[in-house]
Amino acid sequence: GLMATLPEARPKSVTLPLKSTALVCIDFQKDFMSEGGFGHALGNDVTKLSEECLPGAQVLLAAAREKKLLVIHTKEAHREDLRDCCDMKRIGPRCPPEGKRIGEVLQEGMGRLLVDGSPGNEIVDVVKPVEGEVVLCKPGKGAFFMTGLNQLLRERGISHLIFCGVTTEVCVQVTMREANDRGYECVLVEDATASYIPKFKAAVIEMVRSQGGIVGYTTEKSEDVAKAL
Ligand code: TIU
Repeated sequence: GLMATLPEARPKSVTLPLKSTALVCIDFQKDFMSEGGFGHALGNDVTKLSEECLPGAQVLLAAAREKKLLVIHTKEAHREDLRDCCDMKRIGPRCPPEGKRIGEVLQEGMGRLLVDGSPGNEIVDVVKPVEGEVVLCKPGKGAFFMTGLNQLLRERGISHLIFCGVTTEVCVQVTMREANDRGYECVLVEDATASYIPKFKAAVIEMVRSQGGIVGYTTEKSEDVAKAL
């Protein structure tokens, strides 16, 4: 059909117009999901993210591809010369110690942390982009900061965004908030997003759907979204 209704969404049911809906996959990169990446360098246990969100994300991607939705993959990725990485983010007082910083090599085979073109900066295989999908490098947490995302969505007539990705409370949440401010209706799919810190994922879900849906909708299961599309 032309519309997909998600009766299970919270705080209420939502209807997505398929022609103007895009799937946004946030930062499913080895830098966040694999040992030796940036998430690991920050001191996180990265081993649990994949099983929590990748099966759901695969279901969403398959459905979006079948229904020919616009699919956007973001990557937190800096230029090789790090011109787009401010000192605060790279060497500031809250940054990891030397050897674990952006642009440095933590583990052989992963390349430079959070640098575009490094093996560790690539999207994990099971949700990797295919021909025709948009891959958007971003220097910040939010996908609208210093990117052409808003213009791209406007040119393609997109009004509704389905979100999945990592991590829920950092890049996913800020991007949803940025999108909400720009007038896009947003739906966060709970089983296709994950955090290193489970209570933060739970808190984001609660925050999004509180106050009547202050920054959008949440829906629990990727399978429900796939069936509705
Ligand atoms: N640290 C953390 O949870 N996340 C990030 O640094 N980036 C993203 O969420 N992609």
